Amino acid sequence: MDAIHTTCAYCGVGCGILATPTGGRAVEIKGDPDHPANAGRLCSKGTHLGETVGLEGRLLHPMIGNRRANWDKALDLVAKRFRETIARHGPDSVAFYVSGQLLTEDYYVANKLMKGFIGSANIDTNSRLCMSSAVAGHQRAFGEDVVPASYDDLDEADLIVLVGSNTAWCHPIVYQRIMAARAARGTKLVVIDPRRTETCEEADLHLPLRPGSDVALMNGLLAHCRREGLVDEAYLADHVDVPAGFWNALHTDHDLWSVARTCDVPPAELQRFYELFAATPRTVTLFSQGINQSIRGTDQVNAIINVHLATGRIGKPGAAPFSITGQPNAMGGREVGGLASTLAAHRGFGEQDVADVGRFWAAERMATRPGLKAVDLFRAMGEGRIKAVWVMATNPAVSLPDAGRVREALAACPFVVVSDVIADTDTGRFAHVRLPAAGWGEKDGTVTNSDRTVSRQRAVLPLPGEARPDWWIIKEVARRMGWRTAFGYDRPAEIWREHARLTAYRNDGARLLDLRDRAAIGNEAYDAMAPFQWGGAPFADGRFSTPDGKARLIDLTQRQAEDPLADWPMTLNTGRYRDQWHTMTRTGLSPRLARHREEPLVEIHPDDAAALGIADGKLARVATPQGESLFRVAHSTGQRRGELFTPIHWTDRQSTGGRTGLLPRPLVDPHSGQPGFKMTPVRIEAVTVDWHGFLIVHGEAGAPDCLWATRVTVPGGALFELAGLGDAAALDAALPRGERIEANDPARGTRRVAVLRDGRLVAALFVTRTGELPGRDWLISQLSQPQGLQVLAGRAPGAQEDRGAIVCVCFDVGVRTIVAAIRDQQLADVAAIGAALGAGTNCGSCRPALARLLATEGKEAAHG
Ligand SMILES: Nc1nc2c(c(=O)[nH]1)N[C@H]1C(S)=C(S)[C@@H](COP(=O)(O)OP(=O)(O)OC[C@H]3O[C@@H](n4cnc5c(=O)[nH]c(N)nc54)[C@H](O)[C@@H]3O)O[C@H]1N2
Ligand SMILES: Nc1nc2c(c(=O)[nH]1)N[C@H]1C(S)=C(S)[C@@H](COP(=O)(O)OP(=O)(O)OC[C@H]3O[C@@H](n4cnc5c(=O)[nH]c(N)nc54)[C@H](O)[C@@H]3O)O[C@H]1N2
Ligand code: SF4
Ligand SMILES: [Mo]
Repeated sequence: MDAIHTTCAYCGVGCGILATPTGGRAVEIKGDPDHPANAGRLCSKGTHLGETVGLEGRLLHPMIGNRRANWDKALDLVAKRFRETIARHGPDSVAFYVSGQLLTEDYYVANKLMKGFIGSANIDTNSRLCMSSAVAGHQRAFGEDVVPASYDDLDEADLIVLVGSNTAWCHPIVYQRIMAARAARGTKLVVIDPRRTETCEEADLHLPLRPGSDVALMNGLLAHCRREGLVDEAYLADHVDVPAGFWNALHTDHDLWSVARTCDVPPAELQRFYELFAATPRTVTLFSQGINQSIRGTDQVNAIINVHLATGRIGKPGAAPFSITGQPNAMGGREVGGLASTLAAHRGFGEQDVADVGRFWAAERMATRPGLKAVDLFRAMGEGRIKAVWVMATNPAVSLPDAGRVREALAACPFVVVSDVIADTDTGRFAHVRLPAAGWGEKDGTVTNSDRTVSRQRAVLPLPGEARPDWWIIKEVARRMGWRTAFGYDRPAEIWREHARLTAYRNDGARLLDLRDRAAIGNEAYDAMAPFQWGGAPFADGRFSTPDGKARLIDLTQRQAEDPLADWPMTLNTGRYRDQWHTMTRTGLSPRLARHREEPLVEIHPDDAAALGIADGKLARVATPQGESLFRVAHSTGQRRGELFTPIHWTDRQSTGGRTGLLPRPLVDPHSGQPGFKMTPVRIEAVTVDWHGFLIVHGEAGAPDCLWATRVTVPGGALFELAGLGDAAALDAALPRGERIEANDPARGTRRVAVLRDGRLVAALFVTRTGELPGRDWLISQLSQPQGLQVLAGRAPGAQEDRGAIVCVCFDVGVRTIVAAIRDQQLADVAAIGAALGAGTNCGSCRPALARLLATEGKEAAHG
């Protein structure tokens, strides 16, 4: 069968994929060489997409409570409960909570139903948690939510500044593109991030600033540009509105020394950045969650845009502020108005916009004002004001701040509907009705990536079980609520055409988002639609989407009230791992992706750890006013003192600990409503356990009941890393049935159990009180293999190489193997490692890690 052109399921880079079904549920994945976003490259997550399209864990039938129901029953029930709730309590008593992982067509229908027919704007999206500060910043500065950059700008820039972005892990193909530009034309790279991430590995300069001090840093830069005469006065005069007193306010307190103190970076380093920026007109400043996810996120966005506007570095090749988006269709959602604070087609809630959209939709009941934003929406639910909610393609019981509170709200809500591809999610556990959605590889529609490129996602596999596309599910409910004509869609192409027409409707050039050229395409042309970018090169003519055509500088010099951190001596920063996606419902299915980071770690500076008696590799309790969770400790000199970092991925389904979602406080930015996920007052303390161990099980298995149990997907089954208090004997309850062979050594406090069925290994449990355990790899490879007593040795007869943590997941190369090769073969660069071991030569996601190993090994060689 021919390869199908489609788009990656994960990040906002929006890579093109060639997917070839090879029988059953198997799909061969390759990068699409013709796609403008990736030109054939894929990162580790994209490369291993094929491992996540199986049916394991899928929700395949509508469920009412824990009972399977047919579609008619489930849809009727959803329509009836929403209708009744609205009739009794009004339209604002119901809500949808949707996601940047819906396709544009799904999103359009959901938004139309809520805002045009139910008559409330209580539809918000997880994009609120993701880039709503960028949206608000764009609207304030440009008058429209337009990202004024393209990936091509990265090829043409002379300086790229990455602010609050771990690009090497979160947007790996953009990172590879930056590396290629660097190799080709010597592009300079600066990273501004409190942590030393792998993104910093290749940078010319890393500024590990104090969290939350980005406004000061950018204001200082702007003051520097002004002092050096680098402000583009002509550009400002023609194209930008500058508030009165702007420059005077800026010059107070923004000398180099004051800013260096505020940001806690060495003045000389700060000056290096300022001079480099000043000297380089072709600058792209790329930013993501370190900027957006702050209670000052919108100001932080505008601080960056201010600098670009004032120096005229916008609307020109290689010069732009670039908000890079997280989810595959974060941008599409913005285009159709998925946020409670926007309408559709980049419209707001002004009288004219409401009237236009209402007329276009022939709306029965138009929402006339913004709805509740995510955090407020769930707070309202907790207070009993939202009485029916429909959650689609997001997992708020994990991903919203203060997730414990969110769970209480969901538990108290009289009617909860969840559309998901996975049967058992932390949010799904609260649902009265669960609806099986089509997943990646089965869906059909469009997505828009970070640089406004719209691509088709195409179905590669048949719909499994009774799964249905999200747009179909939503329109079926809408029809059952009584709006049969307005929701008479039979295929995504019809929805696309309506959406495209709406962007053109009464748009006399006031809004850049205008898809009129695509509004009349036929079904076949839609099916064949090649990737295209809307908006071209925005603002190239210096005209912005404001009424007077001018952009706005925003005065950001107001002092912020201090954050009271009293009893909470440290701050918690949260974010992502390279090979996991959000709440792991899909990447968690891939054994290869599990290898990069098998457990949720809390990273802490060794000095802090020493002061608190917290040992590397042991467990610690991380506590905030909202909640607490256990993590395994990793000492890291890449952390600033006083700051902790934990990953967002682990949920109830994988782990008893590592529950980052419970920790952040629900404080939000006043303009955007985006939560400040990157800074939460926190405490950490060591946890002593009596024993630790691991359990390897063939097939599916529940987690053993103990203090620490983290599930890792392995080929053929699962590995649980374990730790606990008291007697470990209770673990036996987690062992499957079969013939048990055991070896106990009470003196050393070790216990080894193997369970065989028909002579083949189905489980192995190793527990120790003294700390020595064999490597897991060999035992995992023995699952379902014939075994004898020797399996209790935990390793193959003869010497067994311990490869250490896996760095390259494509070729399964461990850190020890790499370090040994660097030393023994005197490998000098990443290419040499690739030639020797293969590592880094496929998807390339591990190249920054290889560079780091080379750097540290080189240092050690120099010292030794
Ligand atoms: N592997 C992987 N990739 C992903 C995702 C995933 O789950 N896994 N998710 C996707 C999504 S939805 C998103 S939104 C993106 C997110 O992509 P990123 O924004 O790159 O990822 P994060 O790890 O959330 O945070 C980025 C960095 O912000 C830094 N930071 C924290 N506080 C501050 C601050 O005050 N100032 C500055 N300058 N920096 C700060 C953090 O230390 C962190 O390194 O990733 C996308 N790509
Ligand atoms: N502490 C902290 N919290 C954070 C962040 C942080 O940096 N720190 N980042 C925030 C950000 S930027 C984001 S984007 C969010 C992400 O948080 P979530 O959106 O909650 O995370 P996902 O795991 O991506 O959830 C997507 C869900 O949709 C399901 N799904 C996948 N495809 C489909 C589909 O086609 N249809 C349907 N109906 N369901 C589908 C998946 O199985 C999964 O359950 O987390 C936010 N939370
Ligand atoms: S960078 Fe990786 S995760 Fe993001 S779209 Fe491309 S292949 Fe997918
Ligand atoms: Mo995101």
